[in-house]
Amino acid sequence: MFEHLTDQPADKILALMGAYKADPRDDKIDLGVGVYKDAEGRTPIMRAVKAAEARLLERETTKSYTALAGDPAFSDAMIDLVLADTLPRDRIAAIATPGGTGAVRQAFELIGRTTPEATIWVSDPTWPNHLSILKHLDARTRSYRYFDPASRAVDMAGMMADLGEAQPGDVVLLHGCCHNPTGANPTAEQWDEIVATLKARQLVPMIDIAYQGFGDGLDADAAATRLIASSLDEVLIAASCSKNFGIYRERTGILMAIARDVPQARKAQDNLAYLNRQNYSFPPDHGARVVSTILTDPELRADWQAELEEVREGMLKLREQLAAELRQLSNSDRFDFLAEHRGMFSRLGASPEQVARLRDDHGIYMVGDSRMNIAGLNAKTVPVLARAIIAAGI
Ligand code: PLP
Ligand code: TYF
Repeated sequence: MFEHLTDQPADKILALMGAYKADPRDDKIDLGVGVYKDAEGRTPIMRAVKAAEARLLERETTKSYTALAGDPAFSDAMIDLVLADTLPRDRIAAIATPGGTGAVRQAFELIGRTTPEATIWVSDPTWPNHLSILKHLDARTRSYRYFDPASRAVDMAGMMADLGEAQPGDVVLLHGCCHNPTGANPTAEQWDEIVATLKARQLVPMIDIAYQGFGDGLDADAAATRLIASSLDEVLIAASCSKNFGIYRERTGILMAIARDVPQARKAQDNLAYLNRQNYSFPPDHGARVVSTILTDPELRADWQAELEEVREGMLKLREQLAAELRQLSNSDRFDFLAEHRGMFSRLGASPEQVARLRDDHGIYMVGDSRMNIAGLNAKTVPVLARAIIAAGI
C-alpha cells in the first residue's frame, strides 16, 4: 500500500534546525525555530514549572483518564489568563488540545463542520502550519495583505481593502499578539478599526495567541483578544502554553469557542468534546495540570510572571541593542522597526540570496523569508549580526 504515497514537503523551519546542527562552525548563530533561548543559548525549564511538577509528583494519586474536554480546572485557569472577566464563563466552550497547533486544527475542523462554505482568511504571511493544515483539510482559504515590506509595519490599508471582499460568515484568522513571522502588530487604534470591519461585515474572528507575555506583558498582549471577545457574538480562540510556560514538548493548548448565548455554548462544548474524541480521545494532561497548578497558586503564579517578565524584557533589550547597532553602522534609521516589532520574531526584509549569504558567509541561520528569532541572540552576538547584515548588503 505504501507505494501509493507521495513525498511530502518538509517543514522549512524544522529543516533549518537540521542544517544548523550539521554546521561545524563554532561561532554559528541560530535564529531559526521559534524556541526561547537565554543568553547562554539554553531553553530552561521555568522555576514555577519545576515546582509545579515536583508538587504533582508528590501529590498526584492517579493517572486515570480525565474528561474528553480535558481537566475543567485547566480550562477555567486559561480562560481567566486570556480573557480575564471579559464575558460570562457560560458563553465559553473550551477543550484542552495537544499544543496550540491542536487547537488550531480543532478550530478549523469545527468551522468545516458548521460552515463548510465559509472562506478562512489568513494574513499574508502567516505561520506556515496554518496554511499547511488548511490545505490538508481542503478548506476554502484566501489571504489578506498584512505586512508592508517598505515600513515593515502592518499594511492596514491593504488589509482593510482585502477584508472588504469577505462575505458574512467568513472566518478571519488573526494573531492575537506577536505576529509570526513578521513581528509587526496592529496598534490599538488599528485593532479598533479591525473590530469595526469584523462587525460591519459579519465576519467570525479566529484568534491564534501563541505568545501571550512575550510582547508588551500578559494583559497588554491579551488586550486585542479581549476587545474582540467583548465586541463580537462568536469568536474562536486557539491559545498555546508552549512558549509562555516553556513546556513545548508537553503539548499544551486550549481551544475556546465563544458563543452568542448559553444554549449555543453548550452545543459548541458538545461538538468540541466530540472532535477531541474523534481525533485522540483525551487530550494530554501533564502540561495542562502544570499550568493550572501554577495559575491557581498565588506564589507559583507570581514567580512564573516574574520569570516571564525577565524573558520578555531580555528580548526587548536585544531588539533595542540591535536597532541601535544598525542605526550606527548604516548611518540611517531604516532598521528602527526592529525595536517596534514585538515577540520572538522580526522579518528583516532580506532577499533569499541575502539570507543565504548570512548563512554561508557568517554562519547565521534564519528562515528563508528572513524571519529571525530575536531570542537566538545575546549581547555579544548582536554586533556580529549587525555587521553581517550590513556586509550582506541588506
Ligand atoms: N500558532 C503560532 C502562530 C505559533 O507560532 C505556534 C508555534 O509555536 C503555535 C500556534 C503552536 O505551537 P504549539 O503547538 O507548539 O503550542
Ligand atoms: O514558528 C515557529 O518557529 C514555532 C515553532 O512545525 C514551530 O511556531 C515551527 C514549526 C512547526 C511547529 C512549531
